[in-house]
Amino acid sequence: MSGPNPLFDLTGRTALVTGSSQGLGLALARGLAQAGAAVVLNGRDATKLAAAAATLRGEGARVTTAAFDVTDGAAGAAEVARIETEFAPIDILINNAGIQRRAPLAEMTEEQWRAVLDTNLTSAFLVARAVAPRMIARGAGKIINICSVMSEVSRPTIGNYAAAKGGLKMLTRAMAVEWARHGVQTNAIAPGYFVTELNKALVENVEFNKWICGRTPAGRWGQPHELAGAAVFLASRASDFVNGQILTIDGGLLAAL
Ligand code: GCO
Repeated sequence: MSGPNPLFDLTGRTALVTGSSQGLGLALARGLAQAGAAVVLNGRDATKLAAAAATLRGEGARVTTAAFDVTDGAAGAAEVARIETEFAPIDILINNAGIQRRAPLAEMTEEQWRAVLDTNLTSAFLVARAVAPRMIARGAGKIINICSVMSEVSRPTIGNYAAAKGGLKMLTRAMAVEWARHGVQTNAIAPGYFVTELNKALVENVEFNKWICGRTPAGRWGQPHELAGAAVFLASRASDFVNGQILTIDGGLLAAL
C-alpha cells in the first residue's frame, strides 16, 4: 500500500472554474489539474484567460478556456453546451467568481449592491443551472461554491459582499438537498483572509494587515495554494457522501473571539 490514495485522483475528470484567470480561481484550477483533472478556465477577459491557460499548460495541465460573463445566464448556458460538445462533459463545477465594491451601506449605490450580488451569488445559480441538469443526467457531479468567512460574519463597508456570501452558503445547501439524490454533491469552501488581487490594498495597509494577523490565530494571511487540498477533496470520490457542507479555511479566524 503506497503512493497517492486513488480516492483523491481526478484523472479523467473535467472541471469548470469560474473567475479563474487569476487569484484564488487560478490556484483552485491549478490544484485540480495537479490532481489529474482537465480544467476549463473562465473569465470575461479572453487575453487574461489565454495567459493563465498558457501558464497552466506550461506546468503540464490539460486546459481550455471559456470567456463569458457569469452574470449572463444565456451566455453561460451556451458556453457550457460548447464545452461539453467540443472539450468534455463537466464533472466538477467551482463557482468562484467574485468581486468587491466596498462602501458603507448607507452610502452604497444600487449599482454597487447589484454588481456584487449578481457576480457573487446569482452567477452561482445561473452557471449551476446550466451544468447541474447534465450532471444529473449522468448520475454524477461535484459542485463547489466559494463562500467566505463573510458567509458568517461581516465588517463595515462590505455589507453587499457579506449578504452575497451568506446567501451562497444557503444556496449551497439548497443545491445539496435537491441534487444529492441524483449523485451530485454540492459543498462549499469558505476562505478567510488570503493574499489576492481582490485584497491587495488590504494587504498593503499596515493597520489592516496588523489587525488581520492579530485576529487570525495562525497569525498570517492565507496563500491561494492553501485552498487546493480542500478543492481536491470536495471534487473527488473521497467526498461522495459529503453534502451541503461549508469547509472553512481561515487559519482559525472564525474559531476565535
Ligand atoms: C474584505 C475582504 C474580505 C475577504 C474575503 C475572505 O474586504 O474584508 O475582501 O471580504 O477577502 O471575504 O473570504
